Amino acid sequence: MDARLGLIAVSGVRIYNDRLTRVGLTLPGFYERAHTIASMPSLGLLTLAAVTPDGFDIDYVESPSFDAQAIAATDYDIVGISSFTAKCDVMYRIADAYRARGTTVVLGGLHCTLLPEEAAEHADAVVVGEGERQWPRLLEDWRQGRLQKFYRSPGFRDVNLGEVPAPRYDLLDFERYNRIPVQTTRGCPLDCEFCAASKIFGGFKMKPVDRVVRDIREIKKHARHPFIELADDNTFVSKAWSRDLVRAIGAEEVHWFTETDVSVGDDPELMDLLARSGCRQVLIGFESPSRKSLAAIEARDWKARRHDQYRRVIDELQGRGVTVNGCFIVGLDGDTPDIFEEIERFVRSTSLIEVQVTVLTPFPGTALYRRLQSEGRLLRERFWERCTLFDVNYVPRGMTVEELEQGLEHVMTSLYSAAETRRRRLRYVELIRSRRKENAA
Ligand code: B12
Repeated sequence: MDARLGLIAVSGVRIYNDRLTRVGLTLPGFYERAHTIASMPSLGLLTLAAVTPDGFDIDYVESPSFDAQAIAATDYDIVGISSFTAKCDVMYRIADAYRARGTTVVLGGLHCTLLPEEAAEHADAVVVGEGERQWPRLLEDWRQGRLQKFYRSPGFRDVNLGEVPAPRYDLLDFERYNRIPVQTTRGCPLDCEFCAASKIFGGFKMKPVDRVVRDIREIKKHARHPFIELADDNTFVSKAWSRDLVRAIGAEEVHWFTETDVSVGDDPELMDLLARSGCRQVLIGFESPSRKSLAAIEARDWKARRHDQYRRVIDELQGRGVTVNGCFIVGLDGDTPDIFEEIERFVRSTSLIEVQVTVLTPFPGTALYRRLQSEGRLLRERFWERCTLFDVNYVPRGMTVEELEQGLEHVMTSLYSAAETRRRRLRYVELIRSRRKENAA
């Protein structure tokens, strides 16, 4: 008989800053994005399902909270659980409950890769790093009764994205999701001090374009007009590959969203292709409108050197009909209380249609965490559940904790208000109209 395998994604986030939670619920711009974010499946687990050997009967489940009854109602022989840092304690509670019932528990994902020893206290085995090659090995060991405590991916070259089968999208109930993730690249060549992903896995790699097309076609078997969110850190690093990718996605007639850096604006052909490919939005980590604040975040000063291109790139993309979601981080070491107004001024003086403002977050295991710890600036010893991007966990350099919290609330209230959201949309429509007129002339 097949072994029963439960793949459990611990989803959702709870913000601890009560005032922000209260205002957030009433802000249209913020609420819409939060709603979109709340409903995406875990690509990591669907990928593991695809490399699971025969002989396992797989269930994919999302669990935003600990639910003792739901756990009691299952009959899994083994579970694999994944979570980001903010929900790791929920993951540990779920793990402990399964272990108490005699179910074998395996933990993996970014947080466990950052803190494997911590995860090991709640698991029979922990996978450190990418899972594609370790997971089948682990399951074989489990079947043979020789499960080890740690399975460590030997390095970023171990997994060739061209060899990984399509994620098991068939395990999903497509009615539940408004976006489906597809991965086209893994990692990022930039070296941002706060990054809790790329630097952890180490490196940057691309999936062959025909494999991306295969994944999208897999999704289309279940949804006629899917909205695809690329689960990449930085998609358009290689411009030649990106042009091929965007042409291929365009031929699939889907709508899609991705994240990248400002260098997308270096390539007019790529931007033209994006506009014709169904790409609805590109999220760009501008991080700050202040050159001074950008100065220390990236080891090679890459973002600071690109600062004067921000406005042009926003206009060029949006003028072509690809909206830009501009992301800003507050609380950087170069920030003083003026930064909040500077962000508002920047947003109002560009055609930017969507904005995301979050607070600098020292995720465990990052260079930022180590530096703030050595400078004695962390507010609490263990604050993982507050790694939400909206809670302050450290003493900022150029202002007090209260000033940072109030400034974040102020900037969110002003930029996500109904009037401001409407104004940004209207300005975007005007931009498109004027570009059409220019092109027709
Ligand atoms: C897509 C994405 C999302 C999606 C989908 C999340 C989901 N349910 O999976 C949405 C938009 C919902 C989202 C939300 C958030 N996200 Co997000 N997101 C990403 C992004 C861009 C890609 C993740 C992904 O799908 N990767 C592709 C898969 C294949 O890789 P993977 O998940 O790492 O899985 C591999 C291994 O880790 C391992 N593995 C994973 N799980 C398991 C489990 C077991 C048992 C085993 C054996 C192995 C294993 O095997 C997999 C194959 O190699 C990452 C950036 C990144 N590079 O990870 C940020 C990232 C994960 N997000 C982040 C954050 C902070 C958030 C939010 C808290 C933001 C917010 N305030 O809203 C929320 C948290 C919501 C939640 N609790 O799920 C941070 C997390 C940092 C951290 N240490 O926690 C990241 C790293 C971004 C960053 N650079 O800071 N996110």
